[in-house]
Amino acid sequence: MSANIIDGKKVAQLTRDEVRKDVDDWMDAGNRPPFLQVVLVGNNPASDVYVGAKTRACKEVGIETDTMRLPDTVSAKELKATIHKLNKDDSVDGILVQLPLPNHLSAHDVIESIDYRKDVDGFHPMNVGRLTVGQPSFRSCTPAGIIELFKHYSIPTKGKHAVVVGASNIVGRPISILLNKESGEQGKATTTVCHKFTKDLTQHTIGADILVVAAGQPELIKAEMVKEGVVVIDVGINRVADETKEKGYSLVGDCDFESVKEKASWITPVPGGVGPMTVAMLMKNTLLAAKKSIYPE
Ligand code: L34
Repeated sequence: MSANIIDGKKVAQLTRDEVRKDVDDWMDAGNRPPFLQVVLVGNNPASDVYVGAKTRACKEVGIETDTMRLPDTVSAKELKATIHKLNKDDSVDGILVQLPLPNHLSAHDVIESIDYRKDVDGFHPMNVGRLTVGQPSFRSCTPAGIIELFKHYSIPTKGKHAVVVGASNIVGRPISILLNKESGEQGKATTTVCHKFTKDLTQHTIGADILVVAAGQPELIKAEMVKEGVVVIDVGINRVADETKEKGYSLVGDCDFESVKEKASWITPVPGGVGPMTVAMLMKNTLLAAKKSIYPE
């Protein structure tokens, strides 16, 4: 069997089309366009690419945006003062500080300084906490995008064994919570979360009906580690040297795609899988922030 390909590019386009309509309605009702402020610290080439994709998506759906570039020498104090100003600015609906940050800055402190009502990344402890207890919250974009893919392709999760490889605050932890949640149409899976201390990773991955891999390690998951019919969501996005490519690298996920796809029933490609969904869900969250849908005044 060769897997069905989960087309993240296509579903992301459909999602953006939907947001475009909702933004139009919002403005037809007499409101100003939503505004997303991106803060980009330092010069991380991958961050430039991702922020570029976010800016383009904003333009497409009618969200206004600005990227504030700060040098990698910026102090925690200066960065937080900048964020506090944005928190108070009523013309700013969403604030996104692109990660990773330079080593001298604590992502925890910076995220916590963002007003949780403008935290369109869903990284603030208030949003993560509310997600965990099942209250309305901004859901971080990559996990929300994965759930959207399951919905679009009617891939059932209820009662399935979902194994998540990677326990990051951005992806692994929140997707394990969403997949395990008992309410709503998606979720209701039994979840296992593996991380770098997991002994014998295969013992866990081999039992997965749904395998979400967000470890940041090229080709960590090989065909012999999964069972026939597994649904594979590959969140990894790794640059590996490739002289045949103009850029000098190619993008690969955390799975050995060619061999794993022969056993899987569904699989996301890299690129064109989860990445575009992350960007599309940010558009949704920014509109929710502008409408004050999650935290009404
Ligand atoms: N604050 N930091 C904050 N929020 C986020 O949601 C992110 N993330 C992750 C890194 N740091 C962040 C992103 O934006 C990862 N990420 C992201 C965004 C977009 C894409 C991948 C990761 C994406 O568009 N990927 C394309 C290929 C892009 C390329 O050519 O490099 C894809 O098809 O997968």
